[in-house]
Amino acid sequence: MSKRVIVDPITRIEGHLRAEVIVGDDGVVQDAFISSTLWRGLEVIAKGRDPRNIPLIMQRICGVCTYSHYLKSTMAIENALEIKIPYNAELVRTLMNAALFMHDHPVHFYHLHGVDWVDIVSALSADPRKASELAFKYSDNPIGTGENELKKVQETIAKFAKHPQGLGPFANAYWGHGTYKFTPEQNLIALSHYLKALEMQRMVAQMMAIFGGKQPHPQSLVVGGVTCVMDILDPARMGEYMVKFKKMADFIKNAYMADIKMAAEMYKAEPSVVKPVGVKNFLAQKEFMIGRDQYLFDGGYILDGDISKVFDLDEDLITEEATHSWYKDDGPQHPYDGTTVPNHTGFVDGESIGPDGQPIESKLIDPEAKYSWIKSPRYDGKPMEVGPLACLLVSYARGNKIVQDSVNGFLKATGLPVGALFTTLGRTAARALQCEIIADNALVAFNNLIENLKVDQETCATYVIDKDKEYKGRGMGDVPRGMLSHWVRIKNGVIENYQAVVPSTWNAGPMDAKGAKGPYEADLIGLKVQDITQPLEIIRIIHSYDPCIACAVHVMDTKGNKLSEYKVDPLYGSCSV
Ligand code: NFE
Ligand code: MG
Repeated sequence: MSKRVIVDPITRIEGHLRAEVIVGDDGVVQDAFISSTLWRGLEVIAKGRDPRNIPLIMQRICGVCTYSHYLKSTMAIENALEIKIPYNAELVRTLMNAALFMHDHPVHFYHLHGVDWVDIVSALSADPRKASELAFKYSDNPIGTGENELKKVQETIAKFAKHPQGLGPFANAYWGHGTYKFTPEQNLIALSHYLKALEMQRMVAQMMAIFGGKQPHPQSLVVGGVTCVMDILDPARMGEYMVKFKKMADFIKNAYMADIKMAAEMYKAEPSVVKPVGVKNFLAQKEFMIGRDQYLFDGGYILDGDISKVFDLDEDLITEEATHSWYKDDGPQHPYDGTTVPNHTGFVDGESIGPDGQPIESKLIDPEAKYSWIKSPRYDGKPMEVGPLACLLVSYARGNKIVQDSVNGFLKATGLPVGALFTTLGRTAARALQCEIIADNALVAFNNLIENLKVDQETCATYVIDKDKEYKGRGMGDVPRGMLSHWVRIKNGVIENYQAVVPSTWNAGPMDAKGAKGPYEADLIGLKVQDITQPLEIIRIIHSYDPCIACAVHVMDTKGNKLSEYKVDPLYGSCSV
């Protein structure tokens, strides 16, 4: 008899996400449902406000890709008002974007997704000397893998293990699970990089703050350009950016990429990560302007996994629908006319499998009803995967030389066939390759900025908002989790309508009216789970998308009740409930 298995909350993601699957006696997932259980409503907040303030509000959609929303919201207003921003501003925005990607992808791989690949407990039994030698197999200049460094890593984790609260950040995981494939030495190498990545992410956050003023939620973008004039004219600030960039680029190459190659070698026969993706349509938008009309990544889409054909995007064909989402107005809407009217109907009573494998009473998703705060975006009526894998596939299909060399080089080094790209392993590798391409090329924008400043110091365009005119515009691009678009209508000088169609919405959305599944749900179907009380395979697939549910749903309980009260001590800035 089939059983309902609920994974809720899925941790090591941003936001609130639930996976509910129906598993047969053979352990194979027969059906899958993804639900976001928290609504935010930022698009509603935008209405009636001054367009110049909107980007600062919209960046609060998320605390992870805060810059993504800030940038695309600013671009949407600029597009509506037909503002052409100065070249210097474009280039500074690219440098901030590089800081975002070089922060976001390594943090995802090590601190969110890494424990799906790396068995921390196994690392304790590794031989540090052997591990130190092994690191040279994956990089000529390995980082954090000297014998003594690795011994210290083991001591640190062993101390955690003796702590009364168990393994601290590594507690309550599925250590020893049969689908972990690294040897103890490989686990130790990756664990050392996990700890190192904590330091690196702090440094790369500072890199964003050089031009952004702070991170998260940088402050230096305005409609028309940027305000960080003093920073780009100060050689010391520019030099600081470059030094930090190069250190991070080194980590990306010699730790992150090295570990991805190690994962490709060890996991290439693990069925749960080389199972073909469920949605084979991929959508991306051009991104990363490094020089005049020069972008690192291309836009377009491919269908049915066929990279021999690539199509141009027609923005009119983007819709969002709410057949299974907790909103009114079920039918497909173009984002310029999209509505966001909450209509929460909750779950139904039923039975699922508890942590000990026994049935327990539960609230369950009704597949016939609404079951998520995430809408279902569609392109020409079709579900699409977005993200680094889509970005690389579209650029590859466009003949983008940089991307082709990167992908072909990876396939050659790992001995993987092209088909391996269309898997969980491929998705995780594509994120690292995208990050490496940025690390290899974004300083072109830096050099172009230095050159341009010699002849032009313009950083912001002027404009007027005519209260008697109506405007509409959009800001689009590829952010760390995929294609992001913000859509705005302005009337009487204020926001008339605002919609954000976000990467995690494309990937995590529920079924549409035709019953077509989005990428998360489709990927889970057919997955064999070794032990339904330890659903690591499910989590690994979901994590490979780098879910950001704050973004996808864009605070309150559903009855509007106060959840908690905070007192801030002005002397210490501390916070207590
Ligand atoms: Ni909140 Fe985001 C990115 C955006 S999300 S992380 O990248 O936009 O799906
Ligand atoms: Mg939205």
